[in-house]
Amino acid sequence: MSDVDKKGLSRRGFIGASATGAALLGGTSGRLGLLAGGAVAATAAGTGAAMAQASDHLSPVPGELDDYYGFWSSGQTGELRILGFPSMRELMRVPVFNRCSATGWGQTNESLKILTQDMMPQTKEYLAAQGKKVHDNGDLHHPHMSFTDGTYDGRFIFVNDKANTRVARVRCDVMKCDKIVDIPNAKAIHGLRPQKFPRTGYVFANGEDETPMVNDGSVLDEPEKYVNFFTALDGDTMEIAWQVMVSGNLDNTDCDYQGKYAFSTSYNSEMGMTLPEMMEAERDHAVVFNLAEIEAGIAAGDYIELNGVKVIDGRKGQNKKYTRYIPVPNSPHGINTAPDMKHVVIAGKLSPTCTVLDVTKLDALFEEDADPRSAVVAEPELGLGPLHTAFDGKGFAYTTLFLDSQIVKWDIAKAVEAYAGADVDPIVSKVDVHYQPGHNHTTMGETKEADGNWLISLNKFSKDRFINVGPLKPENEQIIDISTDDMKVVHDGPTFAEPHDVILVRRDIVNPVDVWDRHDPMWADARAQAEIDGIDIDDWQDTVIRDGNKVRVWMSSQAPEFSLSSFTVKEGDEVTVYVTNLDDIDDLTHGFTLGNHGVAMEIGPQATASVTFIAAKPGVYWYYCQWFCHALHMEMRGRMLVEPKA
Ligand code: RUQ
Ligand code: CUA
Repeated sequence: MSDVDKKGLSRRGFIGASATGAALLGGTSGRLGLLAGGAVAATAAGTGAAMAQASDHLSPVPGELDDYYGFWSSGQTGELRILGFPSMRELMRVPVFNRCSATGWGQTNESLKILTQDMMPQTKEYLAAQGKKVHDNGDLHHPHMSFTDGTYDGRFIFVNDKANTRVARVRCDVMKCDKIVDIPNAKAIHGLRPQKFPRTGYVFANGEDETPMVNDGSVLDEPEKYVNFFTALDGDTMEIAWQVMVSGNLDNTDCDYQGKYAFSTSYNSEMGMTLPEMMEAERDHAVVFNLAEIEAGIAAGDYIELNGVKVIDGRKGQNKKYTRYIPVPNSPHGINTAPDMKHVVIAGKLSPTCTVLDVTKLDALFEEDADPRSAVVAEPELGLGPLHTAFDGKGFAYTTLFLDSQIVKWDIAKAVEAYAGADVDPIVSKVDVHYQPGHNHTTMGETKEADGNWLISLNKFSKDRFINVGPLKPENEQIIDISTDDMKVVHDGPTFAEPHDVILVRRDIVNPVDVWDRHDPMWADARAQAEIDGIDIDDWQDTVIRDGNKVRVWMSSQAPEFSLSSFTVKEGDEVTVYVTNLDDIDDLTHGFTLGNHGVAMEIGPQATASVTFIAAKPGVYWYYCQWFCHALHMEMRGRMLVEPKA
């Protein structure tokens, strides 16, 4: 199975670290942790001995690899981050909804194509009205890997954008985004999950904010006419498969391990517009989506077409077989399916409880006159502000308590027994986290291969945990050792806005390449243009082609030189520079930055990248490579000569 040999690695790590760190074993926990490889360890009352034991589980010694890939969201920063886990070393940032100065994401022709090709015409129009081609921001909450047969398969990471209602995909072979899709009809895509079985398959995406069904200004302040949409995309094509119109604001979503149902938490069943209105009802819902019935409904033509999407009506009270609304306490938030492939935990947020569903009872829920709560098998009281739940694969659940600033470990089976009347307490233990945890996650915890090694808590506030950096503070992420019965916080780490969520994936599952394939679809347009221009893009020839006032400059890079040390264009020309990186060595990335033109791009080994700009003013402009590639990296430069208009 895995190449994760936790004890073996950590033992080696500990011995390695202790060679230099022996003198500090009795010292402060922070220093010991740092010597163990950059992880600043801290427990509430860490004696030297306790810390030595905790650090025993933390890698790494320098040069040693992590056991897990951590794929982190970045919230309103809009990118995906990759960290080595458990060392928490940040390895990579993958721009998705943000602009990136280092890679040229949002500026190169290749990235602009991805950012715009699945944009709705309406989006293009209102961006154009603001003189823009693309959105500059995004709000990426939920990264999830594609599944095959109930566990991660290493193909893709799917992510949401709450700010601009989009879903995107990152290819795990090259760790670059290859699809960004506008979701029609829905507003504010929040919860997102890939189908677990038989494979992904569908990517489920929740629309959080309700708007008029046809949102063209003909209906405005008439909230009773507002609706919400649940969207299923096809994870292979990233086309929208169907939508379901629902009542209430969809928050988080997950699905079963059987491939039959998806479910979403839904707050504001009142469809209120103000805070008091939204809080009025004592109960909100978990909405259950019956995938086979929805597919049958689409096939039978029981849909309306809205903005090119087939939309099924699954609103409450329709009583069709597409959806069921399970009453749960007010304003539920997280919804997480346990690796036992049976239980689903819904966090109460405003209620101190979690509601547990049994997926084997969902078929019966869809029978006529079924009790809408018939699939509920437990509702343990856990503490204040439960938001999200993680699992260890051993029957325990770990729920974040936002208001209590704690994580509670509880026994799912005992919670079920207690609900049935037994006198048992499902709570095993609680641990303080600092402070106000939102998401948490366990290693492989959202798959059937949950291994119970580690838990991470993503805390919204750091307050006094770090030296002060001004009014805007970092957040704080804490690693908790759950390999024994009690929970021990073994690492504190600050982080910038705002990693909502993370997944921790065993490293043998993720296998990116070192060097691009020359035939990668990423630069298919450049390849097509090369053909038109009569250039063999693989057997490099430098060429400058003039086509009216459009100029195409073709060149290559090989450390430490661009093949063209200068090229000449005319004032007002629209210039496209294509660079192919002929280096095929691991880690030999070049760049192309054109001075005073706001132009920069990354060109990975064997990649082609291109950028288009207007040569607006006559003069001499230097371009240079901005990725340190060689001892003569500073010398890797050339000139663009812009002649005045005749
Ligand atoms: S949500 S803090 Cu955007 Cu994942 Cu719960
Ligand atoms: Cu090429 Cu720096």
